[in-house]
Amino acid sequence: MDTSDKGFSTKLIHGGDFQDELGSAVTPIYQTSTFSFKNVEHGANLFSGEGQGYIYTRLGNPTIEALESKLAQLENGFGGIALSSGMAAVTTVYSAFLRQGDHMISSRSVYGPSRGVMETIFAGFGITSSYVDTSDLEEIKAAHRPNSKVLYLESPSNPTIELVDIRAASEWAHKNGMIVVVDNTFCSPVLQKPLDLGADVVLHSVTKFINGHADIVGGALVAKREDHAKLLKKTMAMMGGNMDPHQAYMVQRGVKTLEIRVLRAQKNAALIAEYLENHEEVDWVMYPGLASFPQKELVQKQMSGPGAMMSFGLKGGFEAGVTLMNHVKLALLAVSLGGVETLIQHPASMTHAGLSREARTEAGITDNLVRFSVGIENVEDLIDDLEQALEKVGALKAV
Ligand code: LCS
Repeated sequence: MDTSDKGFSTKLIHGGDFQDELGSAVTPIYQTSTFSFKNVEHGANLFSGEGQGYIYTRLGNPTIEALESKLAQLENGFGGIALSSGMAAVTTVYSAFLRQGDHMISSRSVYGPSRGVMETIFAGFGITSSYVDTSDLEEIKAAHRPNSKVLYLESPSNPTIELVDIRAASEWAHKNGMIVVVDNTFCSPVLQKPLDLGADVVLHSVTKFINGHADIVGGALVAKREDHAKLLKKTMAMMGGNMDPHQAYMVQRGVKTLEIRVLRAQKNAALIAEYLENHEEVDWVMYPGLASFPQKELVQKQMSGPGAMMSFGLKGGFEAGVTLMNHVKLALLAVSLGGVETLIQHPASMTHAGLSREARTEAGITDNLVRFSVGIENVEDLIDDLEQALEKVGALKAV
């Protein structure tokens, strides 16, 4: 259904639904790899692009297209593309917009593998990249070279919760002939719409808030312009990063509750951030909803709420982080984020343990940083869990 003139909640429920002859209330799973043609002429017509229909699931499938259409409507974009993972979305964007000799500007605190794949695989194809503090437009400008083609942003960033002024950065980038891509995973379209702020392409790890139930891995791209949407779709189809029909069905089911999940998790997060900020074992809390948040004017300008992701620093440093991880009982000690269940992780001892301290510091990851993805449990239970684990952290000093 086309819900472009409807409200966001209506788009979530009905946007893009595939209407079949049986009147199914939910888009069915077309779990098929291929579609038969009525005759040779029909096949030729579809292959030429003149006829409407399906050929092969990597190129298009009704279940996947229903999700793609919904995501495009949610992000106010022209075309949506569903992919097998967030990283498939990242590599599809890089492959579509960058060629040998081109340069990309990105954030020093971008999701690690988004930088890693560029600096290994794409660097091998002759593409260069710079990683700067994108919260400062002057740093972005200073990184510009005559061959800069893509500005790749993440706001808020993972896990440092740094924001980029998407409108200002997009205006500058467009004047310099660059394409602007924004990874909107941390906000979801409930809280931020990068295309409305001037970006060209929005990217999601659908694994996170959009699906929201920690049961699939997926990615998505939404382009504002028709030519970009076509180029991205063609690149995805050639490279083979398509989503699977069953995966698309799961996301369709999960995304319907996106708004109520995000708003509820955000409510919990605001209370937890305040609790942490007042805790004697906690040195600092980085949460866009706090009065102490350094970029709070930007939150007001481009986000409709502070979200459910935060990071905080423990006064006791690395050891305190390890102790907290080993004593939480309700929060799951796990990577990923944006699910209904609360997840906690300590990058210095877990995900980033393999990096040198210098490399971690460059990415803004201090030894005491804890990342917290707040879920939709009862907030009192989450605070009780943190309280008992932080008591163990406090006991370290007595030893
Ligand atoms: N972009 C962001 C901001 C992410 O956080 C992730 C994954 C990706 C892209 C890649 O998406 P994927 O291929 O995993 O669907 N973030 C993860 C994290 O913080 N912990 O585990 C994965």
